[in-house]
Amino acid sequence: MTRLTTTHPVTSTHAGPVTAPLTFPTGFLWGSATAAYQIEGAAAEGGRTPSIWDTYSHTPGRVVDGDTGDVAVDHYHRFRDDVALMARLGLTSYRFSVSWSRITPQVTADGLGPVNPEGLAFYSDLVDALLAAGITPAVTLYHWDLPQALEDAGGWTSRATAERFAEYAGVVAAALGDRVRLFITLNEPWCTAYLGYASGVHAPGRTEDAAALAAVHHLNLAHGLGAAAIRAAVPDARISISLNLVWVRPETDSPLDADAARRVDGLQNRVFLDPLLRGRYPADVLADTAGVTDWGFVRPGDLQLVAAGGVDVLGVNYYSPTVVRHWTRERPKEYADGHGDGAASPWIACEDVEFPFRPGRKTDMGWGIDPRGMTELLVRMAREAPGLDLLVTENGAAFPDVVGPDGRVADPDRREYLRTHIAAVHAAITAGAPVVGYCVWSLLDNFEWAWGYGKRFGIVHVDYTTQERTVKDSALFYADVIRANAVQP
Ligand code: NCW
Repeated sequence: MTRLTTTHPVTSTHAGPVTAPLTFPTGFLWGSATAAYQIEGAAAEGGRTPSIWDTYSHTPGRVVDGDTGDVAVDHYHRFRDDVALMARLGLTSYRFSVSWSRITPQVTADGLGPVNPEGLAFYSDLVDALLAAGITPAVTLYHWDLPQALEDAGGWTSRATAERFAEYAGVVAAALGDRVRLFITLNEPWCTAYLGYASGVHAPGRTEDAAALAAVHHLNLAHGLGAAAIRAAVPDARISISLNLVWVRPETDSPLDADAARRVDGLQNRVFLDPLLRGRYPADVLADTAGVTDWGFVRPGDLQLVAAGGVDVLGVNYYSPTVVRHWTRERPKEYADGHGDGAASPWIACEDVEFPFRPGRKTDMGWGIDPRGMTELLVRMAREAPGLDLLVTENGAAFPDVVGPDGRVADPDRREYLRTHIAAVHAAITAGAPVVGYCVWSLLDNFEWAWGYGKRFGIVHVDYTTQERTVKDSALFYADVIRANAVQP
């Protein structure tokens, strides 16, 4: 089975102490991740109808510089070249998402409508190209691009959306399940619920706390119903969900700061984990949010169904740590998470919680850098969900990269970010966490949601005028890691 090399100094006769590489288990998956709306473009081709992100990005003032995903990085037309690029880098896995609006363009709250063969064919061809290149596909069914017709009928505040999602998941699984083993139901439901319905900085742009909590529940329900539909279509499928779990730390050990951390942990982590792993909502979250909603949208049996749908591989998306502090009203609130400035907050029932500005290096998103959070989260999940495989479905960093005069993209900050975070994954494995793989976010620079094309997460640079791809230094570094199945500590 798995053999790990842990860090130990090796003495060289020439160059002083050398540190042994951190070797990963045999068969560890090395991937990259993308999402349909962020890369595909071809928004009106192949029978696709609008999603909430088409509507949102075309609404003036919503996205920086009025950017949209209409063309994005044209992956829809260039997917074969992009797969060749992945093969060149030696990726062994690729996580992509399916655009629901391509699969059932006429979906309404009442029914899926006809399945669009052209939509399915695109993803089927992509899967074939990946397999021919020796790359294992992992399919995300929902990465934030809800068909607009479903939003018009209430979106994730409505139970019908969860029911239609399950039917759609079953259709995709039936079409791809002969070649795809791993299906990820939802990406970061925290973002869908709170950024979409509470703070409104993501589509559909609503700012109603009660709606956001209804969305939380219907997303959890969608996972449970979707898992059952996928298992019915593909009995040996492995089911996953990607959660943007947060390593939340109180600024001090005061009881008030500890309580702030408990609240944030509840709404960010446990409100998704507990239904999945324990078939219930955390009592403290229900109590904290009692002034917002009575959770009457939870029907008898829902939570048992979510837990029974289950999860075989927990997807962990980790980017940055979160430090919280009790807010005393003696000073303006600090929002180091970037959700301040008088805008609606995604943090429901957290009026007395603030996110203090922290010293230290940050990515271009303003997100702090601390790989310890990766280790802490993976070890916590191994403890709380024994026996469950863990997969890092996203990790990466945005930096303002440029192609230099020599044609190279030197991105030492991203390279160092990846090195330290991959080493942090190794530390978690050494501590006993069953991590089966790691996906860099992202393969290509792309449409970074409300930030438009201004934030570059790719390990491959994209010139948005010519669509030319240039492998960044970090990608070459990642290719070395994959080849060695090891990283330097
Ligand atoms: S915005 C976001 N991302 C980025 C996005 O490109 C990708 O589609 C997502 O899966 C990169 O990875 C995810 N996540 C939202 C994080 C919320 C940040 C809130 C800060 C709170 C401390």
